[in-house]
Amino acid sequence: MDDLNTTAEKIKTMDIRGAGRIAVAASAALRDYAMTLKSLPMSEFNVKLEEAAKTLVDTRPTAVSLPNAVALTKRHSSTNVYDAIDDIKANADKFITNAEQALDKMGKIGAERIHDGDVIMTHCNSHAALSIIKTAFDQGKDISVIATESRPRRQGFITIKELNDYGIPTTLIVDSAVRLTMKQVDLVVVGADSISVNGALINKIGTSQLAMAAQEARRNVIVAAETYKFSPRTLLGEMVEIEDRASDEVIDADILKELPNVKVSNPAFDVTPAEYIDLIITEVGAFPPAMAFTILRDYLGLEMEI
Ligand code: RUB
Repeated sequence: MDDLNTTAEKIKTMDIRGAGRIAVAASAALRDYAMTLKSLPMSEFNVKLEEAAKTLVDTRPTAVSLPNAVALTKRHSSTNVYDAIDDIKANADKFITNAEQALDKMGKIGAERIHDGDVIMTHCNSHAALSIIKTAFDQGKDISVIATESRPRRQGFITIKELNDYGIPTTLIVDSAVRLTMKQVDLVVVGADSISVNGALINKIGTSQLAMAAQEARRNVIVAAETYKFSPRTLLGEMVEIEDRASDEVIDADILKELPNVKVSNPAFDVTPAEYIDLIITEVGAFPPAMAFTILRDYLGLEMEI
């Protein structure tokens, strides 16, 4: 369980972050842990597996990629431990391969929406969004990117480093410059932590500001989201939980101590309603947000994680 706990801790502390990477790391950790349980009787194996799944899922609440990856990985209908482990290993390997291939597929599909000369605004650090941008660049399109800082954890710095190393001209802006800067932008491309059945996007705090500013300026908003980022529980009316993170990500604890009348609110994600989103790019095609239910039904299965 040590390795699995290490992965869980890395997800919690955001050493491993981003909905896609979290999902892949959790799937691999559960597979590797299951393989250490060979000598257990079946009933005990299942108990341990569920405990481990819960440890992983409890690390961060918002990215549905995490419970979806864990649910897809732990599925087995075997009555003996060896077959169950084989199933879990196959599930994880398939999930991880599909996740890698999905990035390429989304890149190709999404790049169709990017034209020569486009200025693209992105937020936080999304591998799915960057796959689209990089693919358009690889196709020889003359593009540039405006990347937000993405306070408080400044994932925008990861994005500008990645774009810089790829040779894509990039401008870094502070989050509060989004609306002013939108005039220079042709389209917004962001990733997703979750997509609910009504087509709403849950992504890094500030995403909804980009979307509102884009709508005001009549710019398109494109979301890059693998099918495993659609949330089955929203079919039951559940809302996606927005993670509240520690105040010391925003302000030094010693400074806050001196301000007895001040508290800090640090929500890590926000909700962008479907009407602000033009297109969701998945690995199986580009869909309007109104088709979220269809994606859940056809590509994830309605019984998932419910
Ligand atoms: C990351 C974030 C990303 C999505 C999609 O938040 O909001 O936009 O997770 O990323 P955090 P990807 O840094 O808090 O995990 O496309 O890489 O899955």
